[in-house]
Formats: sequence, C-alpha cells, structure tokens
Amino acid sequence: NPVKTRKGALIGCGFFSKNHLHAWQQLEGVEIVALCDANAQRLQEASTEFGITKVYASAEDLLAREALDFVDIATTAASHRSLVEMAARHGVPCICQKPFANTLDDAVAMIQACRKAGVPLMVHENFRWQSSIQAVRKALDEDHIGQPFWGRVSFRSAYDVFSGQPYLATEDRFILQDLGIHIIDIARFLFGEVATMSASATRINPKIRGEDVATLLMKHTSGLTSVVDCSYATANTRELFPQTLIEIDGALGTLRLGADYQLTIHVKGGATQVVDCAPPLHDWAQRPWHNIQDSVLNIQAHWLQCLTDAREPQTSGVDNLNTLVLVEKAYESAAHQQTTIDIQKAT
Ligand code: NAD
Ligand code: 89Y
Repeated sequence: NPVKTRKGALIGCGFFSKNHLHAWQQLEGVEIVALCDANAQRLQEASTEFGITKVYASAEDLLAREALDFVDIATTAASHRSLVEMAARHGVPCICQKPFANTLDDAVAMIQACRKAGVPLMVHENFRWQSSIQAVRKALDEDHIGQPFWGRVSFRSAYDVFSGQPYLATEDRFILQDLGIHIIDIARFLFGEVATMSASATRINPKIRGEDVATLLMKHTSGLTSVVDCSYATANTRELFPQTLIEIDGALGTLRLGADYQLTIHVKGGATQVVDCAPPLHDWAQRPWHNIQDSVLNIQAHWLQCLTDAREPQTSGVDNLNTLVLVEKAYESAAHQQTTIDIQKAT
C-alpha cells in the first residue's frame, strides 16, 4: 500500500520554524502545502527558501481555503489559543509549539476545543525526543540501576539566546517559561508525575526582564526526589548549550549523562559502560543546535505515526498540561519564599 501523503500547513514563519520545515521536508509521507505568517517579509522569505508557493497572511483564510490533514503552529504563546481554537473549528488536527499557553485556563480551553471537535492536539515538546534523553529513558527501562530514588536534570549555560529570540529578553517570565518547561518535562518523562514541589528563581543578567536562574526540588509520586536546575547566567569553562545533563541514582547503580552526550551506566560492584548517544548532524542542521534539530525531526515523525495509528501523541495537550502546571507552581513557590506546593495532577 502506498503511504498516504499528509498535507500540512505551517503557521508562524519565524526563527524556529525553519527547523520544522527542514524536518517536514526530510520526512516521508508528508508535505507542507501552505505557509502563513502575519509578517509579509518572513512569509516571503520562508516561501522562497522552502519552495512553498501558497502563502497566507491570515490563518482564517488558510483554514478556509486549504484542505489540510493538520496545521503546525510555530508562533509564540500569545497566539496559541486563538490559532488552536480556529483549527479545531475547522476540524483540523494541530501541533502547537511550547510554551503551550501563557495561562492554565488557555491550555484547558484549547484541550476542550480539540476534544469537542474530535481532532488530535500535540504540543511540540521536543526535548524528551533528543537522542540522549531517549537513551536515558531506555537505560531506565532496561533496569540497569534498579529502583531510581534520586535524580537531577540540569541545564546551565551562558549562550546568547537573545539575538535569535529577542522577545526572551523583554517578557516578564523567562527561563522557567521558555527553557525550564523542557527540563521539567524531561523530569516527568524520566521520573513520573510530581506530588510536591518548591522552587527558587532569580535574575542575574541586568539586561533582561525575567528570571534567568531557577531551581526546583520535587518529590515524585513514586517517592523519587529530583532536582531540576536551569540557568542562562552560568559561564562554564566549556559552553555546552543546548545539552541537558542528567544524574540518576538507583538502588543498584547510577546513570550519568555527561558532556558531549556520553551516558555512563554504572552497576554497583560490577560493570561500567559508556554509551555515546550524540545526535546525528542532519544536512540542514548546525552545531550546537543539531541536538534540538534532531528532536524536532523525531517529534514530527511521532506525530505522523500517531495520525496513522489513531493514537494519542506522547505530549498531547492533556499530557502537557501537567508540565505547564509545574511551571506555574514553580513561579508561585518562588514568589512565596520557596513554599512547598502540593501538585494536583492536572488531568
Ligand atoms: P518568532 O517571533 O521568531 O516567530 C513567530 C512568528 O509567528 C512571527 O513571524 C510572527 O509574525 C508569526 N505570528 C504570530 N502570531 C501569528 C498569527 N496569529 N498568525 C500568523 N502568524 C503569526 O518566534 P520563534 O523564536 O520562532 O518561536 C516560536 C515558538 O517556538 C515560541 O513559542 C518558542 O518558545 C518556540 N521555540 C521552541 C523551541 C524548541 O526547541 N521547541 C526552540 C525555540 C523556540
Ligand atoms: O526557546 C528555547 C527552546 O525552546 O529551546 C532553547 C531556546 O531556543 C532558548 O532557550
């Protein structure tokens, strides 16, 4: 049977969208047939670069005129609710970039709109799809280290993210909402749901508006304790952006995801193996972003497979609400002298 070619449209042709478009072009069985952006110059540039000639300044026009199997929304959070609700009204499945929403109410409204319309909704929460994070998940599943009881997921950098994404310097919220959201999602992916959490957050860089350092202490429902720490104010001897480092202690051994995507699996009193889980460098990718770029390809492939299997994507709207709750509660705890907060599972 020939594979059906799914027809998608991309809304939001900004900084990050090029990665989506390259990844769609690499994948089989999918074609991006139209582009949409309110900014005429960005729309034209993307159209020329990717050879996609149908272009729309308005998402409403796009959805009214094109017969689509899905839309891929790559705009910033402020527009997510209106665009997802619009796609749902047109009965079109949607992918929505992170952060899914600026408020929990918006997230719930989007989930309900898609549920009512009977269309799938996936949040583009791609960090868990990085090759190294998948390797850690696999090592846990293979049970090398016994029951994990402690974990740390860490992202510390001084990379200049503001030149590519200037809005990150001017919004009230920064690292938790932008990057911490990924690191928290990785903690959920590896350690399960969270029962209690406390957090601190601060700003070091005087040139930006929001917090650029945050630390969370979480107790998971499994009993595991985790620390999630992230910083864009950390001048490491070697800049490792955008690598996430991981430490997990289990009853029978330890896992350490160190620099350069090297995963060390140590079994107490026994073997130590080092697994190289570096991402591939696709021909359209550039270091050091190739890690993130490969995860874009992986999550988009997952979306296509879920459409084929009529299966809910791992990071569906409902799933991602749990990550969003943790971000919200981290801001709340940090604003109240690191109070410990009970987390109600959001779904
Ligand atoms: P950007 O501002 O460069 O691009 C967004 C584009 O969307 C702009 O061109 C804007 O004109 C367009 N747009 C906004 N509202 C619109 C609307 N209603 N209709 C049509 N076009 C509209 O932003 P960016 O840096 O590309 O980031 C986009 C999203 O991707 C953000 O939410 C960001 O957090 C996320 N992001 C994700 C990753 C990741 O690894 N998952 C990495 C970087 C950025
Ligand atoms: O926007 C962020 C993301 O999602 O990944 C890295 C980033 O581009 C800057 O923090």
